[in-house]
Amino acid sequence: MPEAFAPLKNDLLIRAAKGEETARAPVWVMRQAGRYLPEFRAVRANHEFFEICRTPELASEITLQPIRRYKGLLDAAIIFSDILVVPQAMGMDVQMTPGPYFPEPLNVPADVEKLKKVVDVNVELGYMFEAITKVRKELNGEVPLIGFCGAPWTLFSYMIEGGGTKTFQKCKTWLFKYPEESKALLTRIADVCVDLLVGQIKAGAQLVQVFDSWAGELSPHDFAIFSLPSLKRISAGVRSRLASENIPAVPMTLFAKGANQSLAAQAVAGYDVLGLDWCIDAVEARRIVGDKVALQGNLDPNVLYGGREAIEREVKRMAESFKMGGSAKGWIANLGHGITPGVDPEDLRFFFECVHKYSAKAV
Ligand code: 1CP
Repeated sequence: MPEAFAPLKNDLLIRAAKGEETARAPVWVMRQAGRYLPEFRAVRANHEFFEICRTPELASEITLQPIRRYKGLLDAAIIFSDILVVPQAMGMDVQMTPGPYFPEPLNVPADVEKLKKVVDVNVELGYMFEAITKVRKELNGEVPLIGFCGAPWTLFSYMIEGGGTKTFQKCKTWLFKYPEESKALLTRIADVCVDLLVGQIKAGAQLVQVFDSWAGELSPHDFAIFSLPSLKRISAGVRSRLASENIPAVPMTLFAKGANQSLAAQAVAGYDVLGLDWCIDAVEARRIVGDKVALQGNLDPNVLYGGREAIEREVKRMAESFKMGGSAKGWIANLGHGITPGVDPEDLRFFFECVHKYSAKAV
């Protein structure tokens, strides 16, 4: 059973994720503990990226930085870590130089043999569970804590490309040349993701999000064949494992960036919340998904570079769209992708203030 923690004082995120009406939209931003914060850069100056992930004191300190800075404005914490801890747990070497770099990517299906046959997440990723429990204690119920993992397709792309890519040539070669081997690897990654998310929830995560950052690189057909089955395997696997161990369910969010053509399919993939990027209007998204799921998003992160007038105008527009789309099923305000390093932290504060103002039911 998960440890007993302080009761949640601000449950806006959890209620909105369950599709309940809230007096205003809860708000958090992807990558909120990151390089735009001087206090993050100060810690980072003395520690390697994965060293921070593996040290619960440091991961917990960084997770809490935005919560302290934006006290009363921010409605969730997200554990500081990275999606690439899964390939590491599967036996791959991953470095941050400064982007992700795999010295020995998977070149051909035979390379899959090099991966660990059995992955024990408690051994490989126990540090993340420890960090989550530590953050839950320190939050003392102030706001909920989000756990996360990468989606199998997105992780598969890094494992084969050996890092970030603009063309996705190597990983798509796999999909089209070795479809069965690709599916088998995607399934294998999904099973580690299930173990990881269940471990996070046991350690204290109160909502979990699956990041399919590169979903939009696939045609709707290929998304349905290569990404969706592993996303469903994760939602179903987490839910059944929790039920069999008598652990209360937590809401699950799917953020399949760029896959707006597949929203209808995402809405029945076993998630409570769908994350939206900024390339679809909330009215249209709500029309497609009906009342099946809550929605999260979706301001273009670059609006934060446009100055206060633009931030206010665009948040107002976003809020009107989400309300017009129907507020009966919840809305979690967020950016349409992660916050970028050059943003002025005070502009982000203003973004939070605008969300509080314009998402309020009375406005
Ligand atoms: O040197 C540094 O400090 C590196 C910057 C950085 C940070 C702050 C990286 C490297 N990862 C992170 C943290 C991180 N990554 C979080 C922390 C929690 C939060 O505040 O949100 C999360 C949720 C992630 C998830 C992540 N990592 C994703 C999915 C979300 C997304 O942005 O699409 C992806 C694709 C990664 C890979 C990754 N890790 C780091 C970078 C720079 C990248 C992307 C590289 C690329 O473009 O391919």
